[in-house]
Amino acid sequence: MNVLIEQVRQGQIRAIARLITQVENSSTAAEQAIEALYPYTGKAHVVGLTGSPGAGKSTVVNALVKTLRQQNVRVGIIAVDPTSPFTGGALLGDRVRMRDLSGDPGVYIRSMASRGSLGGLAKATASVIKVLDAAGFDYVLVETVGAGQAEVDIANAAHTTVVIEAPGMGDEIQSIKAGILEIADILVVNKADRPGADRTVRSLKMMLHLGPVGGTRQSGRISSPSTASQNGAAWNIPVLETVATEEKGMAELAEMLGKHMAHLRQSGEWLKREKERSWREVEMLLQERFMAQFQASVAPEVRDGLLTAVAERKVDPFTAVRQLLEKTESKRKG
Ligand SMILES: Nc1nc2c(ncn2[C@@H]2O[C@H](COP(=O)(O)OP(=O)(O)OP(=O)(O)O)[C@@H](O)[C@H]2O)c(=O)[nH]1
Ligand SMILES: [Mg+2]
Repeated sequence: MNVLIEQVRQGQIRAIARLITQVENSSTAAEQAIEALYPYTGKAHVVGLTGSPGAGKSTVVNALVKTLRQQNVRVGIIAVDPTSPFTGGALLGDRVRMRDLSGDPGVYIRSMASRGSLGGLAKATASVIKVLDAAGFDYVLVETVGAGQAEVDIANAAHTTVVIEAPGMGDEIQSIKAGILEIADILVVNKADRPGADRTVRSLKMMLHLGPVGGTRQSGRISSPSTASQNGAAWNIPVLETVATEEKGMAELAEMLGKHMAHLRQSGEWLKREKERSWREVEMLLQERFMAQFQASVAPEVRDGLLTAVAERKVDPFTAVRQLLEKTESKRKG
């Protein structure tokens, strides 16, 4: 394990791939790896890219990475696919769209398909981000399809969240889920070569201004304009236009990522986000441990009996919890 960790820290691609596979497949391996690597993390700029299916996320990532590589930074990419765990169709497509990047030693691409719950995927993604961070990648880009909880999880894991939309997906206001604007630090209207791009840009800008904060947001979350300007931490969410297939608008997007990073650092937002993220992570692990402890100490038939009693209105849920906790306690005490 130690040799592998050392190789990962040196940025050896094969070691990185091997460790990620171990981390994905075993929670014990993940725990050991993260323990060893954690002191070396915290340097990468983690960028989440999300948006409607087919908006051009993978194409944007591909073009953006080429631009970033000209600045000589190393980029790790995680393509998260929560929708098609079996077909692998999207993943294959990603490989095709990102094939320009293969063979570049400064780029590492990893596809992750969901196994089990979204919570599991979020946890696995968080671990893989740490591995890439410790391996010295300057940027870690995480692509996810905008689908409810998954995108919120990614926004939570990222320093900067880029929401990518495309014109011509029906009524713009309808197609853009309200939630997506709440997590965006940067909005991108891709496929600006398509008719209707101007309209999409206009309606996005309008939505930003109609929102409760007049287009000014702190840490990608809604806050009142007064508090945002009071501490000088205002960030005006930009709306950028790109044509990813022609690599247009990528320099601007790369620059905006840098500006957002600078904003996070100068405003103290960086540390604030890191603290919030750390707390969520520790909380999630605590919940897991408590549940595991509980499940280990109460026999399934006891749990089942109690739950049936609750369903049959013989015991109320509060009493059931109290009884279960008492059993867990007494088991722990010996
Ligand atoms: N005209 C035009 N087509 C684009 C542009 N960017 C991407 N496309 C095309 O749009 C299609 C979808 O692109 P992807 O990059 O796979 O989109 P995605 O958002 O990653 O898709 P999923 O991961 O499946 O949700 C592909 O056929 C791309 O070639 C663009 O700027 N203009
Ligand atoms: Mg994609």
